[in-house]
Amino acid sequence: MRPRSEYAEPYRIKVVEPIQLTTREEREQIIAKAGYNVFNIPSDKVYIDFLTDSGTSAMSDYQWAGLMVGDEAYAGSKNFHHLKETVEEISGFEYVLPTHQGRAAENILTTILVKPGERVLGNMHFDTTEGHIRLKGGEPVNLVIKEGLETATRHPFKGNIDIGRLIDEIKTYGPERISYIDITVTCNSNGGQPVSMGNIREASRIAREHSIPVFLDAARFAENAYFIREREEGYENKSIAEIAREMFSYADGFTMSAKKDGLVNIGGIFATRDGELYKKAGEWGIIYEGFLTYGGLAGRDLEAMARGLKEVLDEDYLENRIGQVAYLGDCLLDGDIPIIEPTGGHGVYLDARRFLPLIPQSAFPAQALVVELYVEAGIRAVELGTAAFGHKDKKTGEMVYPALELVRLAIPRRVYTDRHMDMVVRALRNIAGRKDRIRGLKLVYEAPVLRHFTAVFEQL
Ligand code: P71
Repeated sequence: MRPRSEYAEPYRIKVVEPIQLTTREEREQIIAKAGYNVFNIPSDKVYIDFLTDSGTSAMSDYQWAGLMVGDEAYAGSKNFHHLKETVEEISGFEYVLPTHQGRAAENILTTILVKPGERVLGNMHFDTTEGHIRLKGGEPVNLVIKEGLETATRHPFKGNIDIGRLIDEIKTYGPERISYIDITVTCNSNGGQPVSMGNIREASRIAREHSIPVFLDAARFAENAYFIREREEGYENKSIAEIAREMFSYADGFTMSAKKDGLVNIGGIFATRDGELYKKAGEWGIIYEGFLTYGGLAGRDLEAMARGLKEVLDEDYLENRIGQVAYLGDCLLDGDIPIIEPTGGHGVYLDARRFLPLIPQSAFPAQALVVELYVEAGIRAVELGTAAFGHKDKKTGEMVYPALELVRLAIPRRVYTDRHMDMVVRALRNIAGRKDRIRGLKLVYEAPVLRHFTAVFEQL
């Protein structure tokens, strides 16, 4: 990475959206009223919103201009053709089906490929993919390398599939019981960690030997390509576009939430090189999403997506984007704030167990830190710990706690400046200074599934 001193945003700001910092007293009332759950806070009461990097990007002037040339024809919109040509140029896949967002593309893919009792192998399936695989009676299997699950181990490609375990799975269950292999780039579930080209190539070679299809979950494909250029031998002088094209060359198709590296606020894609598969996908797409050339989106959305997919390959943009994430991570490390290392592509993950060692897991340390961040400076982060993943054992009724208590600071693309990052660092340093006085939480309401979205807490 270039030294920090040479680095500034490769854009200037033409339109601004005012945000307002509330007072600490107001925030204390707001968070109490929200049941200590930041999903219940109105977004205009949030100063810096790190809930997700999904659908929260700032579009460029060129994308906004594209909205005005939206062709809203039900069939054959010119914007669809622009999107199709763009996807083909970037990925090499000829058959393109727009969808309203990423999970819709996953729904179509799993509907056509997964039969009850089959397994879908991957590095780490994202939650929505896992949900769709299970809904079709399949079993999602995560085969990420062991370093990928260790918070303090530095490894350049913590999103890699463990090739030995991949081979074992195929041997144990037989290729006919494996629906497909899904490689998530970057790997969201362990911190936006990249997958190396060598790993994608090898997984694909093994899959092809056994006639198992390979798909990429390409939500953050450009960020993954950037890491390959920075970290993998032989790629230092290749363009991001060339690297992306090679990544896709090892797959039969991809699903994508364009709300990330598509730089749009809504949209998704299913694409493949297989005409037969596309035909089947289209049949389901029409029922679930809409006609083949709009897939649940307006023509203008398709145009913004086509333009965003090209912009995201810009090297200066990516350097700035990944550089900003790394900057936040480095500043936090300087202040002895424990985070997952190295930082990934789309955010920084705080290790709440190391940050708040006095709060036991039964008192939700990561959620307590989320609450403190909001009260301290109006920053909204998301809990990935006991609230999200803790559950009662079905037989014994005992609580089963997750291995990690994380707080994700997901950074929207092209939205916040480094001064916002500095403020986040100051807030976390202030919290660290009074961490012995931070209270844990007690759960007073939980839904039977995905409880963290609607949970209600009280402070202990
Ligand atoms: C993120 C999201 C958005 C999200 C989704 C569900 C619950 C909470 C937050 C979405 C992804 C993703 C990957 C790798 C597919 C989807 C679904 N991520 N694959 O990280 O990261 O895409 O939201 O467009 O349906 O906050 P979709």
